[in-house]
Amino acid sequence: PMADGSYSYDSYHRYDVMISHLESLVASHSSEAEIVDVGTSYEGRTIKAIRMTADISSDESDDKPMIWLDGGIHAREWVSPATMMYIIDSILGEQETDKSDKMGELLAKFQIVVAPCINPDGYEYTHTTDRLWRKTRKPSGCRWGKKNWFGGCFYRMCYGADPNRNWAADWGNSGVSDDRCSLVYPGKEPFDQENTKAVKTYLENHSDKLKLYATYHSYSQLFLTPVGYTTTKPENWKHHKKVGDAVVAAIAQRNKGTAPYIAMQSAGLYPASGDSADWVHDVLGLTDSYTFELRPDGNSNVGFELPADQILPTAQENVDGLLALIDNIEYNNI
Ligand code: PAY
Ligand code: ZN
Repeated sequence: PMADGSYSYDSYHRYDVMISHLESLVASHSSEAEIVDVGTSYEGRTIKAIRMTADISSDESDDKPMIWLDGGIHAREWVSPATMMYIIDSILGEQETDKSDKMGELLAKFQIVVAPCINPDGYEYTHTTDRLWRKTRKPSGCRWGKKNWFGGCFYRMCYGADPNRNWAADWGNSGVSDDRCSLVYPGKEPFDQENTKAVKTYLENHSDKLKLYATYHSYSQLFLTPVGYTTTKPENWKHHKKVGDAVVAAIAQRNKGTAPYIAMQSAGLYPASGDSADWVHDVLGLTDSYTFELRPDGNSNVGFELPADQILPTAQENVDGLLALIDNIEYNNI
């Protein structure tokens, strides 16, 4: 059976609407999908993921090799959660019917966990208050730590940390600021943000099965390989380069005539410490750990505010990109 057809890709949706769609997918695909509660955000939202695999209630299903995808770690990068939702729909056969055989094979072989929006507090804030908010929403203290005589802030209160600077991989060194109001404030210490801590804990608890980690951002149309904190090449760089070339070629094949995605080592964009893909690579020791930067391309003046009519082409090219990625991970080639 198909899920209810009310979910659409011609506009961006609020967090609750996306989660309701996941729930309706689970209701209509109960033998191959379930909701995972990954944790709770600072403002109390449940960070939900969908876990998909053939025969999900069987004992063996828990032991299958795992693929983890997340979106929306940065609040304003709206095309990321939208693309995650489309990837979920495609895996469950609600979209992209031409790829359904391939999706069946994937579900037989892997358990695929997709968390479409892992910074829901920030995401909702971009809908209600500030479209270009990037961080979480947890108060981080007074600017420069300075209070006034009355116990309030001398300057102002700062909110949020950059959740893609908050992971314990070279934490706090490059591409960060100790100004608590900065866009790239990494937090007081690694994992002091509820949402990064929750995702980290889930990944740690499943690290023996994890074969692929991919996190989706916008914008710039890039496929970023580890590591992001130094331009020194990691030992598995040759593999990363091969994977990257395959992914960007598959994406380019889909929407010919549009600007291509480019594969490069993450630090080539700008050095940044404490990102999620580097933590998975360095600390969990997973070779296949990557960051996507979705549309638009780096020269665009729409930036994070990608028009909704570009959701579908972005999402479709990234179904192809993901399939190429999975074909090329170490696990599928040894
Ligand atoms: O090296 O891992 C890295 C950087 C990844 C992203 C980051 O966290 O800064 C890159 C930026 C992002 O998606 O947040 C790129 C965008 C355009 C930005 O905000 O600079
Ligand atoms: Zn981002």
